Amino acid sequence: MTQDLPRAAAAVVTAAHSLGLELHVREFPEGTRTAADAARAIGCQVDQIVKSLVFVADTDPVLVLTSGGNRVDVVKVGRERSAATVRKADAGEVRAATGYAIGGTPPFGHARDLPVLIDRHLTGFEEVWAAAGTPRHVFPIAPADLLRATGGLVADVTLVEDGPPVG
Ligand code: 5CA
Repeated sequence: MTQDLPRAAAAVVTAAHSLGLELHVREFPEGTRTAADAARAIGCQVDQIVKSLVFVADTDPVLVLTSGGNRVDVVKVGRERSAATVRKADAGEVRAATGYAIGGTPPFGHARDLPVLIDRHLTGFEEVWAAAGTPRHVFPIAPADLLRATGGLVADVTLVEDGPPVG
């Protein structure tokens, strides 16, 4: 049912439906604007939150679905997209590419057909949570469904954090 949802969230449900997915959108009045906010509200691990981040590779927008605790390595995105320069999109570019504002950008159902790269780490969970069009709405999804709905490519696109020396 989409009748109680704001227009942006209802549009995500409709987009999912046309991709063969029935979304169960949850609203958290306390807000799910950032991955940390969303994990706190949902009560899941921050790495189970899907950050839907738009970058500009040379001149073209690309969506990078990133596990909540990870940071995107723009050099790796450049390699995947055969682009010389990659930078984070600004708020206006995110809106133009996706039709949604930062903080509510969903992983599919965008204004434009965007190439999608998916952080491999997301595929290790039974369920992950993504934004449903607003900074208060999220939905759970199995990684396999996320891959199918986005047509995304699973890749290594994140920074390797400093850990203990190996060997
Ligand atoms: N609803 C949550 C969890 S599903 C969400 O949308 N998280 S997010 O990570 O996908 O979107 C917030 C991200 O937008 C931030 O991590 C940050 O990378 C990016 N962001 C925030 N402000 C700006 C800005 N002014 N310009 C470009 N990117 C921004």
